Amino acid sequence: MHSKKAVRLIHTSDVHLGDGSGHPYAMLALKAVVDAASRLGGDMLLLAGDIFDNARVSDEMVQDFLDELARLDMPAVVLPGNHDLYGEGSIYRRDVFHGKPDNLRVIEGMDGQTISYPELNLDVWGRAMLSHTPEFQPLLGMPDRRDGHWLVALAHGHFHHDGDVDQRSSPIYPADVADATCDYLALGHWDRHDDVSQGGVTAVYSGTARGPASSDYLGEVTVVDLDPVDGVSYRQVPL
Ligand SMILES: [Mn+2]
Repeated sequence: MHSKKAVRLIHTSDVHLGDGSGHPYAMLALKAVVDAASRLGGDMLLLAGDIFDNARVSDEMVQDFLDELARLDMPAVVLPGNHDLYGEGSIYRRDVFHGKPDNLRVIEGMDGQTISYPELNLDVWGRAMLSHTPEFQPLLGMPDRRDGHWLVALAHGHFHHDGDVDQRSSPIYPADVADATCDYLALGHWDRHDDVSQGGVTAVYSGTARGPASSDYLGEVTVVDLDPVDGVSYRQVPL
């Protein structure tokens, strides 16, 4: 019989490495996230998509990313987003990625994939995005939570607030969140923080680690505490 442990997650998304014109400070922001993850006592770093801006980024920039992640003293999980899809020609399939540090895992399963961390009694689930379409359902196929384990899900997509009428790609509806089996849903796609929790499921857009475009401000990260007694809570921390 397992019993849950207290786990602290550091959640970021939408760093957009390689978008030199709009976000020249993306790599600086990534470094700040890595530094903050350790300083804030994180047990795991979650990267919820659009970490890279496009599939044309140089191998050197990918290597810089891998070198940054290798500095972490904790596991990290990255979910491909619509700017860094997991299809043919994906950044995550490049040769340079074969040299990734052991602490870094990529969600690759197009029908969903669970990565288990027995030392944390934690399962991490996500669906790799191959194409950003209205048909793609980021939460489809989320497994049941295992007894005595936390289940954390990553998803990259557009949350439909009540009253939204247009059909968007990679939609996430309120009922999808309310019905989700996870303890925490780490969202990406929007560059602003938002809490879209539904029912008993805490669901948060982290906002980005970058400041506004063309500024040299840094943004924020979401610090999530999974506590066996107090449940799930989070706070936004400026970088
Ligand atoms: Mn996106």
